[in-house]
Amino acid sequence: MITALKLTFLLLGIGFCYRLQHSDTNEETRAAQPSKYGSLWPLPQKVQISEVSFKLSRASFQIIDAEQSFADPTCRLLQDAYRRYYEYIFVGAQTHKSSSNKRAGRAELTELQVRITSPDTECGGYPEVTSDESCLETFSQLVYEDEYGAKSINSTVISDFPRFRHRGILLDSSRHFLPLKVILANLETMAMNKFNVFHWHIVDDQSFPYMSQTFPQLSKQGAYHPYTHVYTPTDVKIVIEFARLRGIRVIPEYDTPGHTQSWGKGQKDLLTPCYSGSEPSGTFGPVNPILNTTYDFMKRFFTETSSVFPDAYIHLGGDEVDFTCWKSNPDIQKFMVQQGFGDDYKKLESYYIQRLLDIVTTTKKGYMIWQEVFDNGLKPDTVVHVWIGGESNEEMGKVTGAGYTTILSAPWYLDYISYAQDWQRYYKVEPLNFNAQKKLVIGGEACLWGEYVDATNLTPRLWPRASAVAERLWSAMNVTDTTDAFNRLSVHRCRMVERGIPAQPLFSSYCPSEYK
Ligand code: CP6
Repeated sequence: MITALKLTFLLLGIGFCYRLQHSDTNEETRAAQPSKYGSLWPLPQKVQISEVSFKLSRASFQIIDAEQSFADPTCRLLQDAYRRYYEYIFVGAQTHKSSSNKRAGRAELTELQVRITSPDTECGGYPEVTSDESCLETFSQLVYEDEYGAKSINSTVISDFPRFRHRGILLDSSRHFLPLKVILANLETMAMNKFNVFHWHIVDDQSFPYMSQTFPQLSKQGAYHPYTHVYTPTDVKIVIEFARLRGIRVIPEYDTPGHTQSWGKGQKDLLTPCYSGSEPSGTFGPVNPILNTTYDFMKRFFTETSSVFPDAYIHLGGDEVDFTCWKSNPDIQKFMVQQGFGDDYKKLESYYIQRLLDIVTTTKKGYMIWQEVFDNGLKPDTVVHVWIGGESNEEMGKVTGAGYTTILSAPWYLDYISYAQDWQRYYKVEPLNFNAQKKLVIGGEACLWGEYVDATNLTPRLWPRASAVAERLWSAMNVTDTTDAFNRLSVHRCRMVERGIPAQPLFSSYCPSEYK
């Protein structure tokens, strides 16, 4: 007999995530699970997986809006997610297997009902830092294949919500151009790991692939190739929409004044001419902070980006400014005297940053900046991004002590690689392990800087190493058992592979799907 089960699934309710309710069945099945938490990753706040299992079949299972749901039935965000997760639930499923008949008496789960619990959930809106989190991924992670190859799920009660609300990945499309499909594949994988911020380090010294409508010459001159290695306005829209459908915010970074060599190729007088003695040397340094034309340019440029990127925040960089070129330039020296800055080029840097922040404020965006910038007069809602200081972090104390919202990246530079299981090092970081105002730490980001990474190696280098950061930012503080993490992460990694993501192995092992 087939029992139709009602599964109430609170997609946008923080707290109680869902409950698989079952009617009485006399057949109980023990599932072979390496961890008592199955292959859930990141681990929810509370999980109870019972031993009662049900089968799912491609032909009869469906994901639908619950009757009491506030969802608009035409909501594309939900309908797309239902379709995507239906496919993930049955990924690699055997269409026919005579042996599965042996357990034909087992009850079948035929419906997953998704209930939107808030009447003012906007289907067409963009995710925000306060957005609620989706649990479809969690449901799909509960589905496993039993020993006969039949898709199965156990009766389970889960309560789930993230520990930190900013959980990001930084990708760098300047050192190497990243084709659109690589970016999209990683957004997809971010959703599998419940990351919710794509920090797009879109341009830098080496190339300027962002095609600006106001200043098209920036990418024409500054990209590695003016047509193939650029993100057109349509490409950018595709990235933003693909991310939106997965609950991911897109925060672009335009890192000035120190990471802008490629901007100089298409924008005359933007960069400071460096001098060798009394003559210009022909090389250029950071953005020229003493010309009004610089600020006119910034005003027009950031006005454009503020309408292209819908997120409430923009990342303005500000890290690693080298003063050598500024020091060599006689016009800058004169300006220093006029302003009373003496020999303190930090004051000149602050002068530039302050004017830039004032410009960006007029575009109604909040901003994120790297930690070097934080002692400037920042708006109180500024997010300071801590990248220096390794794992025991005094810097976090200083920044939150000054009252700023902070995100942590210092221990999570995934561009550094080494022999052995370095995911464990990322996993063992405790983001609140410093003397500071803990409520100001809103999360962190794993950074994959692009010097040694392009389309050929990005995805396996990032996954599953970034998954360790995902669990640290999502799960409860006391989820620190690396043996249990290894057991779940090994299966999670195989699941990513099965879903078409070439995630690298953790250690000597095999994935069951390799035999199919
Ligand atoms: N590019 C930019 C980088 C880095 C930063 N900004 C960086 C610096 C040191 C290390 C790794 C990356 N490549 N624009 C610093 C935030 Cl170790």
